[in-house]
Amino acid sequence: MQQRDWLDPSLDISRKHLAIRLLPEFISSARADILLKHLIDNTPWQQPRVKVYGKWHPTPRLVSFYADEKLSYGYSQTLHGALPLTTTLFDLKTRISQLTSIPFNAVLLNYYRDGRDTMGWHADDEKELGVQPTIASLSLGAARDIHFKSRNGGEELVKLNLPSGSLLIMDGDTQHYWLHHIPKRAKCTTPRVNLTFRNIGPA
Ligand SMILES: O=C(O)CCC(=O)C(=O)O
Ligand SMILES: [Mn+2]
Repeated sequence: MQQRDWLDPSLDISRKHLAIRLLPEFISSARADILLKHLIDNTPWQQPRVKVYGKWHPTPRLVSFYADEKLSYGYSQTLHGALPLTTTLFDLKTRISQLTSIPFNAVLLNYYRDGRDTMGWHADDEKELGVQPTIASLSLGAARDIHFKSRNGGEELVKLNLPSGSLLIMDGDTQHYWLHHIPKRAKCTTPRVNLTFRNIGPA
């Protein structure tokens, strides 16, 4: 039977224009541990450089990007560097697509080696993700926090902890009105891998 419990209103922690739901145990912690190790050991991790205030820095985490082969052929300009989905990623994508009814066709992997690795404030608002993109974000390993802040400069900071095996679903106007980031955690000494499933259309 199709799992639909993400529609359970108790999982809905939304605010104005912030449409988010957290499924704390989307996969069991035992399975999450196995997946974490498998992905750390078998992913061709990259550390691209990013320009911040005119200076180039290595991205403060490792990344890898996979997409359906059809998509890579069709939109190779957008998906420069996308790898074909592995069986493991394809199976996860299929399960998460069934749950959300979103035909995800790409997944970005982020590898936070320890609490010094981080992701800065941003929104997943690239044109090719569409106007109200649904992003499904699976967390494995060390539980890290995600913070949301309104783009309109409101005071409110929404803070969530993302345990291993949890699935965070962001949709609606979230990317349009809010930014999110993964802050540093000096005390965290263990790794985390996060997978964000996306549906990429033409730019
Ligand atoms: O690591 C996370 O939980 C967030 C990842 C993220 O925001 C992204 O890949 O765009
Ligand atoms: Mn993001």
